Amino acid sequence: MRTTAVVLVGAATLVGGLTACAPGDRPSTQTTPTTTSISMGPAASSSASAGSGSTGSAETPIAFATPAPAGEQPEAVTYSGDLVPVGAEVSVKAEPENGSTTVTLDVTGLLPDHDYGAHVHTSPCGPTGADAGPHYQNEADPVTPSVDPAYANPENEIWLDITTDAEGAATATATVDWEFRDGGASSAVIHAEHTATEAGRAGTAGDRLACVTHEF
Ligand SMILES: [Cu+2]
Repeated sequence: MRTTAVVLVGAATLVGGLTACAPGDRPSTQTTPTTTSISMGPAASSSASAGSGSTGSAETPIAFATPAPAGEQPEAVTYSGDLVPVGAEVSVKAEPENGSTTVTLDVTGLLPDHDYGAHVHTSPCGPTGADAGPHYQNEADPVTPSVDPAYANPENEIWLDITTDAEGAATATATVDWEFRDGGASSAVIHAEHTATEAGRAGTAGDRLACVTHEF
């Protein structure tokens, strides 16, 4: 969009005319083409490099820190420095497309060759692991806690279990055929074990080791 606008402004400048342009969606750019194109240049290039069209993404790795005792929290917090060391990094990305959503979790600096569970949870990270609330579910289980495989499953929730490589890095991707409700999902939590699937334990994955706040 911005790129297009810059091209239009450029064309208008070349023609030197006021009336030549205007087939497009930004007729107001006619007034002061030079100023407009200068001011739009950096914006356009920064949006292009941030870009590739994904919404709600935060691909820059975030280092885990210890949680604050209360109030405002670091974006990524670890509750278990042995298993998710301070300074290990995480990034989370959600890409909605045509009614489905792909979520990617990247971690580095965790224990090597180690199993962790991970899911998208409803609430932002807080001073304790419990603050992230339950798993986000597309179709909410009327029973809480939700341990019924009819609801606690990787089609109705976002499961991002990982096994790290020899360097402690891992990537998990989950694709579901729905999109998040606005404001309904606000974190990803890393757990101590891979996620259970059997009735009565479905969706559980042991202790909450770490959390990254992300508005999906
Ligand atoms: Cu979880």
